[in-house]
Amino acid sequence: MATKIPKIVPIQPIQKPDSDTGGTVLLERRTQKTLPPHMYQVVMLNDDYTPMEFVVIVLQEFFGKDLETSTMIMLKIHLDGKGICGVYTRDVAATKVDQVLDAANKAGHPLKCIFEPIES
Ligand code: TYC
Repeated sequence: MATKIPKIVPIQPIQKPDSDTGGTVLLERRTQKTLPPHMYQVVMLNDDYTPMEFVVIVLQEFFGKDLETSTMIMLKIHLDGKGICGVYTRDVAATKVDQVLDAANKAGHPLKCIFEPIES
């Protein structure tokens, strides 16, 4: 998906033409609005080989979940095929995916993890 770069409107007074203001010069200030960043969910996918314990450790290590929450998320993925590990800005979500895939590769597990924009 292409990254949307928010348009930056410089703060500058705009001068209305004299004809609009009856000869009086009117200065209006435009306030710059900063849009909140788009958020992305990191989604982990089920497979038949990655040990449940490994997934639970990954959820604790990289997503800051406690043991109980990690176990619940892992079981949800196991039963439904996928599950949300967390919601982050784009760069943070990409880093989490890299960390998970790197740890899985090093341990020899086929665990897959993606990130996707949240629908709004
Ligand atoms: N299905 C795996 C098993 O039975 C466990 C598992 C859960 C794997 C979640 C991946 O994202 C996953 N060992």
